[in-house]
Amino acid sequence: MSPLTPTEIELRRIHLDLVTPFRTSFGSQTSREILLIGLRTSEGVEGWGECVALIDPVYSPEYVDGVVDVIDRFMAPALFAAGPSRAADVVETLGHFKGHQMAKAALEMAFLDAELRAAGTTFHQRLGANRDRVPSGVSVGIFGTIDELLAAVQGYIDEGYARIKLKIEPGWDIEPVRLVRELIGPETGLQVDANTAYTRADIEHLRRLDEFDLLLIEQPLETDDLLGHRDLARAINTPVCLDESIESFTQAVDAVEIGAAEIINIKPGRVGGYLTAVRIHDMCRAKNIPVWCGGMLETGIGRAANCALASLDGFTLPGDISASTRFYARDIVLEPIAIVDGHVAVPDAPGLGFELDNDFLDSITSSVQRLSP
Ligand code: NPG
Repeated sequence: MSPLTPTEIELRRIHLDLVTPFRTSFGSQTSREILLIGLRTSEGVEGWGECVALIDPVYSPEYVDGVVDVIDRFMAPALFAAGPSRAADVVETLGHFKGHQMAKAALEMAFLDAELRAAGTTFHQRLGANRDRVPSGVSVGIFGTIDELLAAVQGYIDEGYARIKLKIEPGWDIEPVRLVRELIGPETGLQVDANTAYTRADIEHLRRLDEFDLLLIEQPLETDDLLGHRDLARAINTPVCLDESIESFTQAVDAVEIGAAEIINIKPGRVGGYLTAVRIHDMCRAKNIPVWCGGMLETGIGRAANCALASLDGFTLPGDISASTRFYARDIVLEPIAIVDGHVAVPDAPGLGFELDNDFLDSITSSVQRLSP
């Protein structure tokens, strides 16, 4: 890959309504305010990244206004000062800024898209991945009633999704899981995600999930409670999977080492970028830890990149890579991600694998800020 010299970093905020409210243990979302990063270079190349930060710091400490600030004041100046760079240099250039993984990931992503486009290469070629499609899982929120939940799950089964993930929280766990398992039968993959809603005092309660033959329970305890997850993993049969707790390669190594993570949900935004995500994948593969690709309600930009990432061999469980229509009536890319026979196709266009629908994008843009050296 040839290095590229950034001449402009565009911070574009867009607004997209969700087709249906999405409730998790940390809140209900009805729309997304998404930050996109456009990179332009003196070589005449353009690339795009998508930041997965939410508008509020309720999933992780990052939030959109904070990301904009840290990029504007610190990260963009550092990248301009660094001059010609490859995507693989971005982690190091930004390394002296602590944290802000989602901001870093979005910037690296824009470099990655730009350099892959410049080289006429697809992301999955660069990764050396073999699969041309990956199984698609869907994440199902918390509902007001069981009937609504079952109707939603049936709809996703009818669409062909390969596995179901249920959001759970205290008071919405054993019975919903029991009834969904009855509805979908023993063959369809089922897993649950608590988004940190439980404590160590709930270990006996969570053991009751063992009877439903779940693929995994995701992030039941607080982000920083690695030993609690280790104890839970020892106490229950359902494999314990970490999401929020893994914000870096080192944290992934440690969590696996101590037995706190029997499975890892790899979200590139949360760990500081796709290249770090690949390192975590490689480490897990060497240690026989299954991984799967998480989702953050991405548009077609992030979804395309996630499909390519998930085509690596170590992604042995279906990811949260659903069709664009799961969340959005209209995506910002010309070819929205679609589900066929329970799978999504790995993009085969140069770059991360999407083309923007510029007219639609402009119509949902709430602000554009252009940074230059
Ligand atoms: O398919 O994109 C998707 C959504 C998957 O449930 C999903 N994501 O906790 O993993 C999560 C959750 C999430 C979404 C978290 C948005 C934070 C923001």
